[in-house]
Amino acid sequence: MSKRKLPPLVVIAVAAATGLPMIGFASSDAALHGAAAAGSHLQVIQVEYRLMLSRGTVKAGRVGLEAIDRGMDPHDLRVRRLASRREIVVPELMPQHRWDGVVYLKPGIYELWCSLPEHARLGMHAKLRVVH
Ligand SMILES: [Cu+2]
Repeated sequence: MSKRKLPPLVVIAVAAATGLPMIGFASSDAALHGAAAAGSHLQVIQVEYRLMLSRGTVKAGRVGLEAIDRGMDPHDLRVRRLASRREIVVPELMPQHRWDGVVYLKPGIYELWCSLPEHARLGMHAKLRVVH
């Protein structure tokens, strides 16, 4: 489930192939995005030091997740539903690389962050809302 747009980017992996549990994840800055429609696909752009989500709200269930490192340093991505200890782990990406996967998210608020030292503190974190 990879080849789509961004030809120079490299598809690193698919969630199903990493052994990760197929969990749902999502996060929501719904408030920030107003009435933006919830979708079933989420793109996360990683740069120093921000995470830019293609939407603040996604629909619960199967969600296509695409992480792209558009920065100059490596970054990874963690996704966790608030109050949950279970994390979805997107492996560390090198600049201009991409990871494509499918995750299953339950309704709720999720947080996303880069777990490299200091990156979240410097701004690489975001919230996502998952709705029915
Ligand atoms: Cu980072």
